[in-house]
Amino acid sequence: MTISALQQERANYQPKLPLSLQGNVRLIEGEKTESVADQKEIAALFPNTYGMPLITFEPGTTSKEAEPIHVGVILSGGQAPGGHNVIAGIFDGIKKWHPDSRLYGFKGGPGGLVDHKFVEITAEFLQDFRNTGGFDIIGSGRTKLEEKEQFDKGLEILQMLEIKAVVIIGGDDSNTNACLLAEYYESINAGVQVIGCPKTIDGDLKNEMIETSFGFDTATKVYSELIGNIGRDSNSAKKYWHFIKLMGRSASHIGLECALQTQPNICLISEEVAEKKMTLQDIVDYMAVIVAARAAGGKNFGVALIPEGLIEFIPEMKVLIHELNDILVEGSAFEAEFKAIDDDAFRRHLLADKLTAQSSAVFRSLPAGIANQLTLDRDSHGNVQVSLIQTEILLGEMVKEKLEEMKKAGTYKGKFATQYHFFGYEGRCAAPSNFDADYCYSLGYTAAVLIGSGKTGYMASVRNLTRPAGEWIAGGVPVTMMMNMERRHGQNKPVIQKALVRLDGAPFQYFAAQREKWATETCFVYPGPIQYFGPSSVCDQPTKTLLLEKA
Ligand code: FBP
Repeated sequence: MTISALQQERANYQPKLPLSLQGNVRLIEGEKTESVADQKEIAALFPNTYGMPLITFEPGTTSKEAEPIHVGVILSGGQAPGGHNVIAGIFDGIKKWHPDSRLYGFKGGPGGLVDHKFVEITAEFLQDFRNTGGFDIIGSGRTKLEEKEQFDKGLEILQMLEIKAVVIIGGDDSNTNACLLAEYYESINAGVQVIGCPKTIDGDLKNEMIETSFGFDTATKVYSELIGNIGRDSNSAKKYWHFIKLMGRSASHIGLECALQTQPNICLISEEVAEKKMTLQDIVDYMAVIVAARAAGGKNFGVALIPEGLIEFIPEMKVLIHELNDILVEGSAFEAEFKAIDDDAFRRHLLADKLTAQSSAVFRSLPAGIANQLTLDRDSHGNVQVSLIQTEILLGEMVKEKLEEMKKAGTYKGKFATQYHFFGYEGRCAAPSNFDADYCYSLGYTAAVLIGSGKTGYMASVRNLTRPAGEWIAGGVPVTMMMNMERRHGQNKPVIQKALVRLDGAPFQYFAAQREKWATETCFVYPGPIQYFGPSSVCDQPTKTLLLEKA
C-alpha cells in the first residue's frame, strides 16, 4: 500500500492512554445499576446481564497470571474516524495481557460473523492502519444482529476459532444488539463475552457515562473547516447565500457543534423545530427575515446550516412521510402501479389523491423535485431515506419565493443568489484528530481490559474527556443501564435511548444566546484544517459541545 507523508508520520504517533491503563490495572466495582426507564421490562428481558455494577479502572499493583485470549472484532454501521485505533487498542491490550493472544476481524460488518468471513489481524497487517481514518481494515456493514439463528451461526465460527470475546464497534442500535448477543450467549453458557464500543459521527450515543461517541470530534472539525472556508468565500465575494446540509440522520449535534465552531448566520436545530411545532413555512419565514435584515444592511450573502434530519422533525412533514411510507409499501399493488407510470406529474397527482386532505395540501405545495424525492425507494425498514432529500434546495427555493413576495410588499430590497452543499461523507473517514486517535485507542484498550476481567454486556467507557488524556477515567458501563422500551415496527423493543440535542443543555443555550448577533452581523470564524502536530491548544482541543457540557 502506498501511503502519504502524513500517514507515515501518523503511523509513528503513539496514542495516549489514561494513567489507569498504562500499567497493571485494578478493577473497582461500583453500585448495581438500573436501566434509565422501564426497569421491570428490561430486567425481565435481560435476566443475565441486567443490574450489573459500573466498573472503573485504577492503577494496580499486582499482575494476574494470564492465559492467551482470542478476540473477534466487528465494525458496524456508518464509518467514523478512529475505528482503526479502537482495533489497535484492542490488539495492544490483549497482546499485553498475553503475547499469544489473537485478534480476528469479521469482514463487512456484523454479517461477517454470521457468514463466517474473517481475517486474522496481525501486528504487520495492523501497522499501516494505526491512526488512519476509514473502516477499510475489515470493512463495515448494516446487517442487524438480532435473531437467534444469527447468534447460533456466529457461535459456530467463534468456537472454531476459540474466540472468547467479541467487540462490537457501533452506534445505539448495534450496541443494543451487542447486548442481546451478550445476554443470549450468557443464557446458553456459550463462554463468549460481548463488549460494545460507542461509535457514530452523529454524536447521538451519549449519556452520563458515555460523554461522546468517537468520530464526532474529527467529523465536525472537518465540516467546520469546510464551512469556515465557505464563510470566508462568502464574505469575500459578498454575492451568495450558502445553504449547507449536514449529516447526522436524526439528531442535530453535528449542526450545533459546527455552528459553535464557525458562527454562521443561520443554523436550524431539528429538535427546536419539533419542540416549537414549526411548520415548513415558519422555517422559511424565519430564514427569509434574516436574509432581508442582512440585505437591509447591504449584506446579500450568508451561511445557513441545515441538519440532515430536519424534514422528519417538522410535524406536518412527519405526518406526510408516514402516510407516504404506508401508501408506498414495497411489493404492494399500488407501488407496482405507481412505479410503472413514467410521467412524474401524473404520479404526484395520483399520490396526492390518496393522502389525507392536510398531507395532500402539504405535498402539493412542495417543489416538484422534492415531492419526487419523497417518493423514492424506501430503505430496508420501509422508511424514506432522508439523506436523499435535498432539504437545502427545498428551503433555498422556498426562501426565494418568500423574498419575492416580500419584495412586492416593499419589505425586502436585495439580491438573493444561492449555492448548495451537503457535507457528510467528506468527514466520516478523515484521519482521526489527536482527540479521536487517543480516545479510540483508549476505548479499544479498555475493551481489552474488560475482556481480560471476564466481563460481558458492557460498553467500554472513557470519561473526563475535557482533561488531558492521562486523567481520563476508563471503565465499563452495563449496556442495559442505557436502555428503555421503544415502539419499533409496531412492537415494544428494548433499545439504547438516542440522545437528541437538549434544548436546556449548555451547548444549545449558548448558541441560542448568540444566534441573533451571528444572524445580522458577520461573525464567521475560520477554524482551518485539523492540526496533528503543534501546540496542544491547537491540536488537542475537544469539541465545543463537550467543553460546554462539562463546564
Ligand atoms: P451510524 O449511525 O451508523 O454511525 O451512521 C451515521 C450516518 O453517517 C448518518 O449521519 C447518515 O445519515 C448515514 O450514516 C448514512 O448512511 P449510509 O452510509 O448508509 O449512506
